[in-house]
Amino acid sequence: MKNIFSYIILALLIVSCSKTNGVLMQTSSTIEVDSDDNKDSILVKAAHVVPTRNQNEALKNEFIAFVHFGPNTFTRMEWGNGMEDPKIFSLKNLDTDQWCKTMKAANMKMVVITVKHHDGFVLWQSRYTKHGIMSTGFQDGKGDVLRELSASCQKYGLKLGVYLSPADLYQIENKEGLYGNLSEYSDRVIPRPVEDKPFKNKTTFTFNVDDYNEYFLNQLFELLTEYGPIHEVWFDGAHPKRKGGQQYNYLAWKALISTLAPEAVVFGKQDIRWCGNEAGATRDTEWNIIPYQTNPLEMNSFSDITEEDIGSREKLYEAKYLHYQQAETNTSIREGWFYRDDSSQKVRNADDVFDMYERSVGGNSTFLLNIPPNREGEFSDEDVRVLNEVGQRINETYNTNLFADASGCKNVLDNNADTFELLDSDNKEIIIETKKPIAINRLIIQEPIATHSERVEKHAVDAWVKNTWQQIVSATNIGYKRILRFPETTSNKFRIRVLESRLSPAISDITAHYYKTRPPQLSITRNLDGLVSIQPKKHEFGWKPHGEDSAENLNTGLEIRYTTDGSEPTKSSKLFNAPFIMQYGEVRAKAFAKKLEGSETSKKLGILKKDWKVIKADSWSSKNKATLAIDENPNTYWLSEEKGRPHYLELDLGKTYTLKAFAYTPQKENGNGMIEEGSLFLSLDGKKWWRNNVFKFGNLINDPVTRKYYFKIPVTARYARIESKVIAGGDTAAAIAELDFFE
Ligand code: FUL
Repeated sequence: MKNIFSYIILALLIVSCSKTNGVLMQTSSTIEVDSDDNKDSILVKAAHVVPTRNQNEALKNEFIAFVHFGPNTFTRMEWGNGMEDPKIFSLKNLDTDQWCKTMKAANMKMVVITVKHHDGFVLWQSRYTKHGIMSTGFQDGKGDVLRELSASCQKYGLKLGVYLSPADLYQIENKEGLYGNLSEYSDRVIPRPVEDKPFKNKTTFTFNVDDYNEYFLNQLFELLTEYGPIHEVWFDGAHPKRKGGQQYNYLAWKALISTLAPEAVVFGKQDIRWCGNEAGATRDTEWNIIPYQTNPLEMNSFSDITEEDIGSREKLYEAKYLHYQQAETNTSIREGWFYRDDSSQKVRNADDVFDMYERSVGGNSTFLLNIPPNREGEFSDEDVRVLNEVGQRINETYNTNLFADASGCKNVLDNNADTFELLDSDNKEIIIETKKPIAINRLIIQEPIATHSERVEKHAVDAWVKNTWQQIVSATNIGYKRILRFPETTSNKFRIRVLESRLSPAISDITAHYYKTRPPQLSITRNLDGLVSIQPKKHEFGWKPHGEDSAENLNTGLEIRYTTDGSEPTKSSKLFNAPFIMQYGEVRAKAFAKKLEGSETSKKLGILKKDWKVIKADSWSSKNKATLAIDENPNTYWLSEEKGRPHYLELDLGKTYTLKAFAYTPQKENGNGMIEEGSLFLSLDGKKWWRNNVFKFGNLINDPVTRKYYFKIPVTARYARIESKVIAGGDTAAAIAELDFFE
């Protein structure tokens, strides 16, 4: 777009766009913005940024699995330290068929496994380290988790991806470690030959790199040539520790990946970005055309994109490059990425997972759900039950298209992503009529992103009810897929209106569905006086509720039943009709309606805090008083001042208890003050203290959920003092949203 003539040609093309197929210039996954581009021409360019073939295929996977497995599975830690004895990984059995069968039933299309997490332990038979499965007793040191998973993937028709952590604590901590060892950069041949262990694949590369990058490239070579086709390489950005100014030569890694795994997308780099949280939260508007200041195809490192507005027009106007980069919405089915136990580690229920599925897949992203195998090498029963239920709901809801016999616009009703309806200024709507009235509460709309990018910025849907159009739902962008959720509506005529767009938008598919509303998910709360309430859960996530009140939709007959003796709630358990007093123990509850039952919610109650007192705290900031750490409200928190160390809080629990564990809930307002490491002191009289335990909670900033610490043996005490040692992210003030103790 270098001169005035280009603008004139562009203007003519826009005017005649409806006569063309809406494509005005060469499409590409990255388009440079020129210095003489203006707002209009930038939008034209944005409307021609399309996914690469691999990105498009990755979007079509929609729902994929994550597997976190390694020494942490056995130590119950979220982050290891790299100094673990490999024998700690004392795996006896492994059933990757069971993993894949479960994933398949859930409708997942790929699995990404942590072949190396931050601790540096490898799950495959690498030639380049002994810190891994080869030094464990698993199959006499001959076992290979990746090999077994790859075979199961073939058997069940799943794609395979590998998570290879750039952070490597083993290579940092051990004497001969390569990470940050200040080695010289020189030309290295990849793979480095190893005696008696030749590679079948004879490709070689020469890269100018240091020791750690060579190690990393050698391992990538093994992973990408010896385990069948790899469809995703996942590079995590987290670093529990760094050393020696170690840099990563990503451009060399990329050259190797694109040669050896031509079908793979790379996470954390140019192809796929992190969604910005680990809780499964989604943006209302998830743009995949992302503005960059330098060419993403030449970048060595990528920053996290965490803000809410990532690709509005205003953002694009500031860009030097417009780049297609989709997000993976990631979270774990359990509290934490690694398996800890089946008794205290909560598992998300099917409502929660199905809700995330609809928001993420139906919000222009891919849903990446982690299921951590247990120490028996299999997925625990509860996780399997939830995934089966989710798969069943997906099939039941989305395998039936209620527009199957509808008429109106052939190109959007033919279920073919290659055909589309081009909308322009004379035609901004699509009307669909069904033979008979249908009841629906979900609509799927898709744009032909591979040829026309994502162009819709705002749209709405109406239904013809009582002889007039009534708007039933509206939303912003569409992109790969938008799932619209709205209260049940019955009609035989629906209208889709595009309200704002970049250039002439195209729609490739519209389908209609009915989700059979289940009794609602519940939430259990207790106030300071010990009164327990059970109510339909308000979604914690930052998504816009879709106007559906599932409790109300079910009208009459909704009952909440609960137990306090540890047994599973059934239709004949106690009916919840008013708050009840409970000192401690476990409440398990379920909602029942007509023939349907909701998913179970349970809560282990800590010691009642009614008689607790704060004795002292080293400091607090004006609105964040110390008492807020024990007010049973996780949304308020104690925040110390920045100066002075250690920060501490001293409590009187009111009487002597035999304590088994404590729980720390970090504040979620911002990433500040999260206590990553600290000590817990206990006392019988508030004078003589003994240090009960030193605790360490990894990954708090990205995953700020309640962390529980179990004491090695139960301890009798009345006074407790929690002291901070390390605050996550190098912060200086400490914060506590809630502290709990368990008998
Ligand atoms: C994070 C890591 O630190 C976690 O342990 C986990 O692997 C998650 C997916 O990414 O950054």
